[in-house]
Amino acid sequence: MTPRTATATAHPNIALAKYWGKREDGVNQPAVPSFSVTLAGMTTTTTVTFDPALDADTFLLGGAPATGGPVTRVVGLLDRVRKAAGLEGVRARVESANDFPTASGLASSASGFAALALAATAAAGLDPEPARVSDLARRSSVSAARSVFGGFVELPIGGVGEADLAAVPVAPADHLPLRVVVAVTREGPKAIGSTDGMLHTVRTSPYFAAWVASAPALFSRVREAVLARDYEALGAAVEESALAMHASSIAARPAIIYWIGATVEVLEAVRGMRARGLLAYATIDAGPHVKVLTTPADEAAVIAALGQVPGVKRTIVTQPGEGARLVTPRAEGEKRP
Ligand code: 2P0
Repeated sequence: MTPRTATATAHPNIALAKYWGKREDGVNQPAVPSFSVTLAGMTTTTTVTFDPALDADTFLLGGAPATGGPVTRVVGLLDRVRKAAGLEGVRARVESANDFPTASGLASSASGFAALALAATAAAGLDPEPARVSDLARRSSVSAARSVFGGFVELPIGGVGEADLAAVPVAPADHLPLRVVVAVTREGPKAIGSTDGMLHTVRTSPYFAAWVASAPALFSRVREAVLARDYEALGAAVEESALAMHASSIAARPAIIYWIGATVEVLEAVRGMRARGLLAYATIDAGPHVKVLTTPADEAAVIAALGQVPGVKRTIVTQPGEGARLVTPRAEGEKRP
């Protein structure tokens, strides 16, 4: 065979109703349903080439060869694709780049595995049907299942004993003109990654069971509020979901505390913004940054207020965006613009 190649792009997403914790009985199956919005602007672009001339899989991230855990996860996805396509024994070259800093607090694993799943599926000659790509991405990183789709997306929990699970698009990006302002509170990588942090929470937190019991109702409230375009109901449920998730990891033994002082300062400032009549609600992922949900009308006031909060290094504004897509290859001999 001649080398087969495909390139895909994907964006990060932010969970409005959080996923935290895997099921013990599943293949990377979430313990709770989650609901997200895929973001515009920041993009991961990934090219996969299956090439019989290669001796080993190679993975270039931002132009530099990756090693260790990230490579193992990438090879795991490639192996699943090779098995489905009958390409066992054919090695691949993977080149991936993010146009946003990994320390931005926006998950690069979600956009990374969504783009990789789509590019690998297409390069292998399999049907890049979104549910199949989402299931494939989920097996590598749960939140990546959601970045396959644009706009507002849900990831239910799978049935007992079922291996397959894909995210489902709920509403397009223009359904709700949301703004998400990221308050970056620290530069540099986080101390404990999500995969390890949630595993430790599952194993040691006496509050994990309470989180699993309460998450489905929070998910439903988020989902209904998005469909009803009810900003206040949405914001209240979003904040509750994030704080309940963090309560479960803070109660782990030893505690996992992703927050720093500036995180709490922003939470307090967001409460102050609401008291002044602004639409502003906070959510926090597995790191110290705070993402503030607001409307286009209140965006400027929220950015200005966050700029006054001690410890906020900078802000990044983002809004709902599109799902993963294949980049059409330039035809042979086609002139560059
Ligand atoms: C989420 N997070 O729903 C939650 C909220 C972080 C906090 O999904 O182990 O990278 O690869 O499935 O998806 C980040 O965890 O973890 C995440 P794995 P993932 O967005």
